Amino acid sequence: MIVRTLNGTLGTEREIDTPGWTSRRLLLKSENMGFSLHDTLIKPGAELPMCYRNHLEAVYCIEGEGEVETVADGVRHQIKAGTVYALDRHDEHILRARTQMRMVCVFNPPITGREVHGDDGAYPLVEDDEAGGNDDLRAG
Ligand code: 9YT
Repeated sequence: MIVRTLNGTLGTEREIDTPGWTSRRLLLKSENMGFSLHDTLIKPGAELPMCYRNHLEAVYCIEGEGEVETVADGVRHQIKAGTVYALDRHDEHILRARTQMRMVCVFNPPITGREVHGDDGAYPLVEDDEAGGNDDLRAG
């Protein structure tokens, strides 16, 4: 059994801070669960265009308020604590935070923790043989 705490991720390589969000990675690919599990804080006022072409992601809001827009149809879905959205079609989307939002995120396949968002808003797929100290893939 694996037991982790949020506090145990803080200040480690599992805590990734960016201008729009801070993600605390509780479970990564290295845990061999087939998914990764993140406790992510979206900063108030953040507007984040994203499209995970290589991953499926479910995002469960447990604190705060905002909206997610699906770019294909322009529909804005309101989000508050208790709302989950699942990007089952690798949907291009824009997440907007009215307040700080706390999101529990699950990625399939799991991320390694070294990906950064590309210009297309996606994370690249990182294969095992690329793992290990590639600074190009570190947080930014
Ligand atoms: C909600 C969302 O996708 N935020 C971007 C960060 C991502 N959750 C991550 O890498 O933890």
